[in-house]
Amino acid sequence: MAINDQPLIITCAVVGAELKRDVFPFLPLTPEEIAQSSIEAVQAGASIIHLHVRDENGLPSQRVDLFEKTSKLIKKEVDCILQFSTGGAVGTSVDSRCQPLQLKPEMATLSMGTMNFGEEIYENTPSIIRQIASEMKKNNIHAELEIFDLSMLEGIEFYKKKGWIPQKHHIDFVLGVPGGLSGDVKNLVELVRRLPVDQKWSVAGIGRFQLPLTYHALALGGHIRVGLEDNINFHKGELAQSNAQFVQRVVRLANELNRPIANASMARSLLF
Ligand code: KMH
Ligand code: ZN
Repeated sequence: MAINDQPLIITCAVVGAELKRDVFPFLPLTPEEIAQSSIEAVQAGASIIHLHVRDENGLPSQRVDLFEKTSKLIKKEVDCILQFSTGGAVGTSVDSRCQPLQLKPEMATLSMGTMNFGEEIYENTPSIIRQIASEMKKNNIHAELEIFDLSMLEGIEFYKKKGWIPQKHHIDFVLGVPGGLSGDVKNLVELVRRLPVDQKWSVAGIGRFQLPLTYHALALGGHIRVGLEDNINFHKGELAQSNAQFVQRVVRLANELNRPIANASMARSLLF
């Protein structure tokens, strides 16, 4: 199979931690709303749901009960890989970030370095990375390494040599966060060029970078993350209607490029 015929794994990041209803009025916030939006995204073609949850006030939370309720509602309706966020929101303590891992989701994220995140600092010191990675190992959770900058990609070898992160992992390039590497397609090409052969990867383009990076990932044989966490505009100046709308667009583009869409079981056999 040529690399760019590989089944495409679509991840949908349905809510994130930063976005608020005053910016995006239809943002799903309750477990029921987040589950419904996730279910629609899976029905549209997503096989991984990147999950954050919100509390009763709509604020980002790492509470176990909220992750449990939302997960159950999703799993009752569709088969997908649930990927819990361990990033939480900027400033969340490492203990809170690890809390939902006790539910043993199939996947969880592991951000690979500290960075400016807009006006704030997203803290991922080596000790934070080690603690989250060790909780994931304890619970037998497949890691998706979140790479926001080239230095984070270079750091992977060091962490692997020390035995602090699993040898086998998925890589997600998150490009376009103010403070991280931009979503210029040349950056994606360089990041991919540096990967070991056979390393599976996806890209999440923030804001206006989402669509051009989608095109390039399709052509390069990578996988794609879309969703409201990363981008709220379907076109310039036009708010999206839903998470599913983003997934549907990726499916249409993939069809044009002869990339079949991976369902959850195909995604499991490609990744795990
Ligand atoms: N909310 C960001 C500060 C992740 O989910 O792993 C971190 C984030 C990464 O969203
Ligand atoms: Zn996230």
